[in-house]
Amino acid sequence: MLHEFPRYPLTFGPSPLQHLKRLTQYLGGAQVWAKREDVSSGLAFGGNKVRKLEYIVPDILASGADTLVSIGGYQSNHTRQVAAVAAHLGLKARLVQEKWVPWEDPTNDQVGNILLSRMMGADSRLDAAGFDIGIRDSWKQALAEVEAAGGTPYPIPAGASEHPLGGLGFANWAFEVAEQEKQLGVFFDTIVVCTVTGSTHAGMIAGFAALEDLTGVRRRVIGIDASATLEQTRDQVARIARNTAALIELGRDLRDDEIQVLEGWAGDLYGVPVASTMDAMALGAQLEAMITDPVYEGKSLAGLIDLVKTGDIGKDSTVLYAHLGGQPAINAYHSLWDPAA
Ligand code: 5PA
Repeated sequence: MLHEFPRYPLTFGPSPLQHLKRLTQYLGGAQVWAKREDVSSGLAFGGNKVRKLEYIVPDILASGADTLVSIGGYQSNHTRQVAAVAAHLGLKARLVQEKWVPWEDPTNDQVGNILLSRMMGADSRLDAAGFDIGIRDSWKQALAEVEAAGGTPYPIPAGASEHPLGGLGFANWAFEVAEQEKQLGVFFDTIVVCTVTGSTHAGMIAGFAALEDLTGVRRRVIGIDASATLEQTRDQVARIARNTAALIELGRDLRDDEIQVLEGWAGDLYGVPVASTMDAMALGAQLEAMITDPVYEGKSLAGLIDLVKTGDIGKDSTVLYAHLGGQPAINAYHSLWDPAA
């Protein structure tokens, strides 16, 4: 059961819920709320990986490792959060930063997330390889290099998703939502979440399935693909959701309708915003001062807005947007709002 897994606190507590009243008014219903992972930790701006890592840190500490080894793109939020947790624990971080995004801004490998990781003392090294959410040779090589230099590495795959405990943080998120619903007297029939490496969405699927079995109440958990490699992300979400469900002893298989990854807002390339991303980012910022990034959250917000506008999410619905962080990357995307461009 979920509560039997040790959790090392890296957050301030439950992430805050916020009713997005002006966005709701603009859309004319559904009622839109956000759960803000972006403001729920003091570790280098936080985000969804901090919550995943809360369930991985006990294993890190038990392993006796001295160096966390992880991987992501140049502007990876995940590697920044690994660097933050390493600093917090007094460990080292070795980060492989691949060129996941063909975004040719000269600041892309200098500002935002990568700047923060360097500031926190991580050994962050660039690699020319392109986007892939799978297990990479460059990461295995980094692990071997740490070992060869006499260190004890602890492997954390991309987004902590392929880690056996990677889904637990967001399985628990479901129970946290249920608790907050009781306090606030609301019920979220629909959850919208950005998905790329999969364990955020997959954890939620497992957690909400367990909650459904306890309460008999069904809700929709909608993953919005931001990977633009849909099949790989869909497979990874399904696999991690099933593994996490087994881990928390759900005691049944997941139904297909519980695993929904929708396409339509990623554009052609991971990390490159399209018109709907820009519109959603502008709406979030101008109606709510809620800042989203062009890689992840802008795309899932675009999905939410379209699903409400088209009636797929009904006007009488109360929908919860999982805000998973990611704002530091906007620095590398400054040209999107450059008045001279
Ligand atoms: C990320 C991931 P998952 O990878 O768990 O599906 O989460 C998607 C996601 N929102 C959503 C934000 C702000 C994210 O950072 N980021 C990755 C990274 O390297 O930063 C793992 C890809």
